Amino acid sequence: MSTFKRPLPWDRALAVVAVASAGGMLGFACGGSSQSAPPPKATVQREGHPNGLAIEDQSRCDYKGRADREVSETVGPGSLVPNIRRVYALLGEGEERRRVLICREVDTNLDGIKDVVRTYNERGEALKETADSDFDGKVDTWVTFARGKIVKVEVDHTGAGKPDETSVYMNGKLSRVQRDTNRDGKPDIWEIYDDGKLQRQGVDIDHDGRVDRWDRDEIALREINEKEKRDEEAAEKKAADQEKRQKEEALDGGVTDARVSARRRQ
Ligand SMILES: [Ca+2]
Ligand SMILES: [Ca+2]
Ligand SMILES: [Ca+2]
Repeated sequence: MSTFKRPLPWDRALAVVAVASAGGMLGFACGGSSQSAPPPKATVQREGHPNGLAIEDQSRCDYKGRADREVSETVGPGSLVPNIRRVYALLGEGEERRRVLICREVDTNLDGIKDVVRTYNERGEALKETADSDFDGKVDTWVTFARGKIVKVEVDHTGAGKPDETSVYMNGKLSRVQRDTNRDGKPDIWEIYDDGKLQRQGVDIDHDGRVDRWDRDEIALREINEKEKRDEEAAEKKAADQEKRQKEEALDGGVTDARVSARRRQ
């Protein structure tokens, strides 16, 4: 683990750039993503910067110029340079002094720009997460937590800079979704979930803010299809179980005899 105090030597960072340019080595996948990494912009930015950190990685953790913060930079899976930053608050005095993680940000696509940032309270529970999931430099996903559990996810699908879809969670399970499909800033599709399963969907067709149609039929159809699929799977499993049992019974013949003779011996 490399830290702020023991950074990646910047000459190694340069070597990384050289290797990458020569062999196209930076085209590795990141965290299972099939997206190939863009040119090594961040490593180029490191040039002339002795502490090994990118000059500007668009950090959204609050630590710069603060004496009550400690920063750790680590190298995540698939990365050759530090792409995960943890910011700790230094709390208490003397022997009571401790450090608490309050912010963590990651460059997930390894382009040198941090694209996911999560904040925590002093008890270590997640508070908020924001993400630029399409890496266009603009935040498009906002996640809110309560007592460390996810309660709301807001997504901007259109690049408007504000969410057009809001998902609400209860006890960690999806409960409601509302979407603004015509981009007028007002929701026109509502989905109600029970135990994480879609129950009904309401549509505001004339965009007056009120539901005109509850699509129960569509949901009923989906449920029928799901049930058919489940029944099919159950039948397949039953057939497989029966086959297995028959095989076991054939093998079991000898075992049963052995048990009987054991009992007779008692
Ligand atoms: Ca990034
Ligand atoms: Ca974005
Ligand atoms: Ca709308």
